[in-house]
Amino acid sequence: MLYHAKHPLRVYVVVPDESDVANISRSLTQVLTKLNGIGRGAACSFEVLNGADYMDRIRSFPKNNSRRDLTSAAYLKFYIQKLIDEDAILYVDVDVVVLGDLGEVANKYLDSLEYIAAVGNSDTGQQHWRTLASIHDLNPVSYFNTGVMLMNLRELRESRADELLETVVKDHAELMIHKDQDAFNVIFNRKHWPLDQKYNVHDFSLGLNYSGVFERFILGGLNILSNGMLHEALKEQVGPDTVVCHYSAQPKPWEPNGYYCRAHSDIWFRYAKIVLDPAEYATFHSLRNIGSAFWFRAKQIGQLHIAAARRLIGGVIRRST
Ligand SMILES: [Mn+2]
Repeated sequence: MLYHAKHPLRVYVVVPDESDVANISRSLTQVLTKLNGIGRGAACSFEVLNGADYMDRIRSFPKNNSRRDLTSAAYLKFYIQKLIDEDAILYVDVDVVVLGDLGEVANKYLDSLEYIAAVGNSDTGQQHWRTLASIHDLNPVSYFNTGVMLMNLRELRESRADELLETVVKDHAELMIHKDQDAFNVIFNRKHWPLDQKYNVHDFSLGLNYSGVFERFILGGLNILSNGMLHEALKEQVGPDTVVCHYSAQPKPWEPNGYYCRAHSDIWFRYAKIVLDPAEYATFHSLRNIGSAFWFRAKQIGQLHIAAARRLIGGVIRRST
C-alpha cells in the first residue's frame, strides 16, 4: 500500500490486543523508513489503534457456526466508525497485497459515497446466504466481499450501524458462516455501491466455488501435488489493472504450504522481500518447503479433515494395489 502510494496516505491499523500496539508500531516504523529510503511512501503516516475493548464485546456474541479459519477480529469492522475519527475511509484487510495507488479510488468516491462500496463475490449460492436473504427479503444474487470497503463513517455513526450489525449476529448466530461479511451483507445488501473488481481480486471473483472446507482441502492437496488447474485458473485473475490482490481463503501465502497451494503467492513474496528484515524473510521462505507442509496444513484444518484425507489416501492406496 505504501510502496505504490502516489498521494500521502494516513493509515490506521486496528489490532485486537493492546500488546500488539507497540509491536506493530515498531514493525511499521521500520517498513516505512525502509520504503522512504528507496523513495517510496513519501509523506505517508500511520497510527495503530487498540481494538481490545471491542474484542471483549465480540467475545460475548453467541457461539456460532462460522468458519473456524476466520478470525473473530474480523468483527472489529463493525466498530471502525467508533475507532477512527474520520468522515470516510477505505478499509483494507491485512491479507492483501496492494499493487497500485489506493489514493485514486479514495479520491474518486469517498466524498460522494452513501454508505459503503464493495466488490461482489460470485459465491452467492451458499445455503446460509440463501436463508438470510429469504428471511430479510434481500437480493439473493447480490453478495459482496468485506475485504475491501469504502466506508462513509459519518453515515455509519449516524445510522448506528454497529448496533444493526450486532443484531444480525445475535439473531442469526448459526448463519454467520463468514462472520462480519454475512452481517454486512444483510444490512447493506440494497444499500451498498458496487466497486470495480480490480480493487479486490479474491478467490471468488471468477465464479470459482470451492467454499466447502473439505473441497478446499482436497483441491488444495491436489494442487500441491500437481500444481494444477485451479492454481492456473486463479492466476489469470490478477492482471495489469489489479489494484488489490486479496488472499481471501486459506492458506495464506506466508503460511506453511500456502506458497504451493494458491495462486499469486509469488507476488506476496516479492513485496515481502522489499520490506521484511532479511532473517524474517528467510523464515517465511523456508516455510515454502513442500515436504512436511501438506501434513502440517492437514493438522491445522482439523481432525475432520485429517480423517477425510486418510480416507482419500486409503482409497488411493487400495485402488493402486
Ligand atoms: Mn481477507
